[in-house]
Amino acid sequence: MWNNEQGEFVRYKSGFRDWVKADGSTQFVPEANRYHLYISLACPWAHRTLLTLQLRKLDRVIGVSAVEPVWNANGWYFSDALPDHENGQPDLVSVYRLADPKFNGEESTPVLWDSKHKTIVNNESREIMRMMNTEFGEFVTGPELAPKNLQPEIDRVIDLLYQPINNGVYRAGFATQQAAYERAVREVFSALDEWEQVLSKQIYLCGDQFTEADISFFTTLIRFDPVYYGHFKCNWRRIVDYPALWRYIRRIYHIPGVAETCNFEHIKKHYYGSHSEINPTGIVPTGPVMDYSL
Ligand SMILES: N[C@@H](CCC(=O)N[C@@H](CS)C(=O)NCC(=O)O)C(=O)O
Repeated sequence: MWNNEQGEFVRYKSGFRDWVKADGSTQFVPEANRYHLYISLACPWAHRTLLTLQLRKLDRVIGVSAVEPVWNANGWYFSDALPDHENGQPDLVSVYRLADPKFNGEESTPVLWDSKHKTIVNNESREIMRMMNTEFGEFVTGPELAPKNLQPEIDRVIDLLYQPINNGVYRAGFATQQAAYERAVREVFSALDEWEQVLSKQIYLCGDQFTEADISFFTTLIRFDPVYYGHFKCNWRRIVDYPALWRYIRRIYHIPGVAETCNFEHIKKHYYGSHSEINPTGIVPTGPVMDYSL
């Protein structure tokens, strides 16, 4: 990531964009115990893929390794407590270099690794989430999260959420000039206001069915009050102040399998502890006190 001349945060494009395909049209066919998912429990993008894996019950066939929450000099790293179960590497950049020895981009999470070709299939959360939903059919016992008839609507909603909300909080938090911050934060809240209206009339973003679009919204919303409100200065309102959005995240939090994927210790430690340009002391706030009960 970097900032342009206007002080706006610019996100790197993910570099590995292959697909696991059930129809055999790529070299990556779905197989049990062949693929491995690298995540950070702190990261909203990785959280999308972990949540999908969990809800689709793919954890029986796709292994997972989670990094330590706070970056060291090499970025995301593993430890004795949180090891790389697949490749035994010390850090995530080393995994990227197994796939591409000349790799010098940004080693982001999530990463879908193929143990057969010893390479990274894909490191773009939205695409990994879609693959898990559409290409692993023979191994899946969980509910459909991207049914074919809803895919255009799911894609439209994910597109709408991305710039103002999912990436908007980062654009506010990492802005290095006042005007860039103000533009971003205004977009965050005008989009939240609109989705509040939508969710006061329907249960989920695409109607009554819980889909990938909800996963994409949820992983940002669940981090909002604990981190984005303070650390990223998105402090016009909290999510608890929006009746429909607050009901919505609590309802999702109570879907079996979801709460186990929400690790607030990793979330808070990561943001407050890794972005020393925003929080030089690295002190992690003890609050807010949150109550997700229904
Ligand atoms: N477009 C990517 C974005 C992933 C991303 O930015 N992940 C962050 C963590 S929240 C990361 O790993 N950043 C590494 C860094 O900034 O060095 C996706 O959706 O998968």
